[in-house]
Amino acid sequence: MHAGGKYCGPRHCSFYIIAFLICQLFFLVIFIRNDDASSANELLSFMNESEESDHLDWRVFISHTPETSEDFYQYNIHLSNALGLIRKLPVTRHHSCTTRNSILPAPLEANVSVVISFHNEARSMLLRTIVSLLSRSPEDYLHELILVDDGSQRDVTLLDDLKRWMGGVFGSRYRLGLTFLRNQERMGLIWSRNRGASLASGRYVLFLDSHCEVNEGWLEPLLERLALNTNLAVSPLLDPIDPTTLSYRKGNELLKGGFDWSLHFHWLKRQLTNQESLEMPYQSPAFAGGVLMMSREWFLKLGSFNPYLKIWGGESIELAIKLWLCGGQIEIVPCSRIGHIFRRRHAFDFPPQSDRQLSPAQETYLHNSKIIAESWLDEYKNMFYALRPAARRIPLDHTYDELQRMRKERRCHPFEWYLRHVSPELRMHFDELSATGTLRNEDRCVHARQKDSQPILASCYLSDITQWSMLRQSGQLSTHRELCLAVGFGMRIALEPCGRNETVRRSQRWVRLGTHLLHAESHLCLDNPLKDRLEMSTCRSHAVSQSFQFALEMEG
Ligand code: UD2
Ligand code: MN
Repeated sequence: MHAGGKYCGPRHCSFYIIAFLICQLFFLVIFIRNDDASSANELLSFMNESEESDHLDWRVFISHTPETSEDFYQYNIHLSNALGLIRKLPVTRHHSCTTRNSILPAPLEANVSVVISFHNEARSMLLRTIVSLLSRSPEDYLHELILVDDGSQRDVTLLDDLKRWMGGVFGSRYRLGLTFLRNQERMGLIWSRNRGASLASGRYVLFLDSHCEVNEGWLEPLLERLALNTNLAVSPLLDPIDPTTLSYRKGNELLKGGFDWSLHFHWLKRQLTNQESLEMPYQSPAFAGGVLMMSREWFLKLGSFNPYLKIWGGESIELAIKLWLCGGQIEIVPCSRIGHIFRRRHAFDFPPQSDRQLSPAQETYLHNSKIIAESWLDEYKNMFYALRPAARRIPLDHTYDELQRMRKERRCHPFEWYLRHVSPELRMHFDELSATGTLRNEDRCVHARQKDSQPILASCYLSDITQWSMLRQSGQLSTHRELCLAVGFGMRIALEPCGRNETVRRSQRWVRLGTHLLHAESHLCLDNPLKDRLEMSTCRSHAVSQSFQFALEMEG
């Protein structure tokens, strides 16, 4: 061997060997990373091959969709039918998510049962949800799929057809367990998801809506987090799919899940600390909506979704509160992406309820919120009732003994702890207020309709009667729509967007003198002399027309 010649010396040799090994490693990584994609392709080509036989052709399956109005589904059903079973999705997660390898436990210790409850879902949409799941999840980790048809009305053969179709297409190729359930009567998604979870046998349970598309590599980052902490529950980051164009967009990593004192879900902004980057999992006061995954055992120990909640709404907020209070945690994992169609309106009716002042949807949601308030909010439930007075009239037909027992047994924290440690936003909102709720003068309440309009006096029992918040620091009197009561030119009372700076605020600042509301700038008092219209006039200490009471006064 001579130096610089064709043959390698020991140093050169080791260089070639290392280079060779690096290349091998590179191919190995490519191979592993492409494995998912090739199984998706395999699946697709197999499905295309099966077009030969009519009963396995997905186009035939979809063509039996009995209802094709967009109104019915609240999304573009024609486009959905035309899109096919699976499509390429944009990579919406951070590039570092794609290049790093997840450290996963063995499949047997980390397999997942997916529960999907659906009511009146279009065949093509449901199928795309399922096929995206099957083709973009590592096979060994996907244990079973539990589908619950929650009493769909028009397409009564959907479940049977699906069973036949999936049995034919996937039967021999996948070890996946398949369970098909149908509620003869509509039971609502909360009941149905609980039923699915009670039959599941995987280590983890994932709840998914029936109009989702999971994106490449969605499962591994979730499994990796759950393996580190048995009491953790996770949400993927939801990428919005437009209901009209079905275009798939990137979800926002700077948002976390939360709720307000009316127990309505809200996205909350978060700030990255110096140690954090966009793609890192982050803690969240509530889930990113209802798509969540956690240990099945832990879910059952916590009493599942509260079984008294009806039909739709609030179940993931209830689960979030009890998780945090009873020793769990919630994280949103941005490296895991799932697309979801955010519809503009409900695509289904709510069963008729008893209160004629509320729509069935409003009453159902309020009923569920009242259960959450009564179960978990302790003395803070007064805050909820102040903002949602109609909830007082909703009857609840169960006791809280079982839940109280669970709270005691698991040594769950009081709600105060949640405010202190989990949701500073909610606490801040509470600490900021000196009074809140309806603003009453005699038997009428001040009602704000829209920006630039005059507030009016209306029945205190209107379902959407305005809830006011008197802010301690700024003296602003704001509605839940962030409009503030202001006195402008010519002593005219109006609603303006709440100002943040001093000059704007001056016209919006009020001082409370007993039950009087004194406008700081003009030194005049809010008055209702004619019982139907607000005016500003000179303060008179005993004038009933100048006495305004909030539903809830805060202490201190
Ligand atoms: C949001 C959540 C959902 C759930 C719900 C409140 C996301 C992405 N979705 O739903 O998971 O937490 O709020 O409860 O955050 N369904 C039934 N039976 C019914 C009504 C609905 O099975 O009686 C199904 C429906 O087909 C869908 C799922 O439940 O698959 C959620 O309903 P949705 O998609 O209409 O409501 P959405 O997205 O606002
Ligand atoms: Mn949905």
